[in-house]
Amino acid sequence: MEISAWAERIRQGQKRAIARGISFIENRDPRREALLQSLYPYTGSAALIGVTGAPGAGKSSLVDRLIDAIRREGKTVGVVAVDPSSPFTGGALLGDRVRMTRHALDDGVFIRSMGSRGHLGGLAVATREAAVVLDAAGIDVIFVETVGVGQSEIDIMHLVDTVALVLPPGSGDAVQVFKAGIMEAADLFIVNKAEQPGTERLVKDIEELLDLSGSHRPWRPPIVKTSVKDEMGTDEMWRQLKRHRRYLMESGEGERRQRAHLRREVEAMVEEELRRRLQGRLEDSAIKTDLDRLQQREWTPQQVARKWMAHLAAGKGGDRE
Ligand SMILES: Nc1nc2c(ncn2[C@@H]2O[C@H](COP(=O)(O)OP(=O)(O)OP(=O)(O)O)[C@@H](O)[C@H]2O)c(=O)[nH]1
Ligand SMILES: [Mg+2]
Repeated sequence: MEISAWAERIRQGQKRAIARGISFIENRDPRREALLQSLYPYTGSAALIGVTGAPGAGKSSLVDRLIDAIRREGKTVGVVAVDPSSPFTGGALLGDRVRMTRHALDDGVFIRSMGSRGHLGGLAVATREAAVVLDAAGIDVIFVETVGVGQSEIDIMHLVDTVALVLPPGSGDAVQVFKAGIMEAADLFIVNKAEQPGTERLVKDIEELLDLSGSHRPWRPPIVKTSVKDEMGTDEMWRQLKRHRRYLMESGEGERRQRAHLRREVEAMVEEELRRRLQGRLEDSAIKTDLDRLQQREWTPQQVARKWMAHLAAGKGGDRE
């Protein structure tokens, strides 16, 4: 199919065209670049919401409920569930980890799970590109669900407008979560499974940590107690997500954040390309020789870096695809 005709189908929100677009992204198909280019002008209006937290915290269950609230408002929803620990999913519509199958027949809901393939930086790029496809398709709200609170999640969270961090009570010391670096990224704290003991304790811990670290910030992240089991709190979660979006738009913070994200996105691409070229340009034997020099303390890492940079600069670029 012609790229332009295909892009048009995506823009009309046709599910099969969208799914195929995301498959191209996952497979790193060379044609994806032309597709993304024709879609890009039509993006920028979707609300991008990251939902992160430890495995089993209830992220998918919460998103499943939020979909109800959003659909009641007549808006469309996309979900990209990213799991860095699982192998490439091959475009499987839903893994076991995505508890949203009941929405599968709704034309206003598009759900996709993405596993890792290659390195994690690539996964963040692929997630971003999948969001571009959904955004161009006119989807109003796009959730990016990521498992865990490691570096790969932090990378992925730099792609979204709003970050909701889901914590179940009794998940250990909340302070540890904050130390993991996701604290600065969280715009909303969701204490899920709030029907369980330990909820008030966790809320209090989060409040105290917010008092310590964030009192000067213009947006104080709200703490929302939810229980998917007892059908409690998810409407409030959606209300707070909308409140944060309004804050982003009215304060100018949204624009600032988007620019920072775009810059990071471009920089990540440049870094990846440089690494690829470097690998293409340096012989394995040359790398071995340089590493020997370092280990023998004959050269410094700076000297080697300068040599490698000189190799890059000497090339015309793109010589090894
Ligand atoms: N008791 C209780 N269980 C819940 C609640 N929310 C979700 N669960 C259960 O917790 C388990 C994990 O829920 P998921 O929604 O799959 O959690 P997740 O964070 O998406 O999990 P991963 O994607 O595997 O990281 C499921 O068995 C849910 O039924 C809740 O509010 N209370
Ligand atoms: Mg999940």
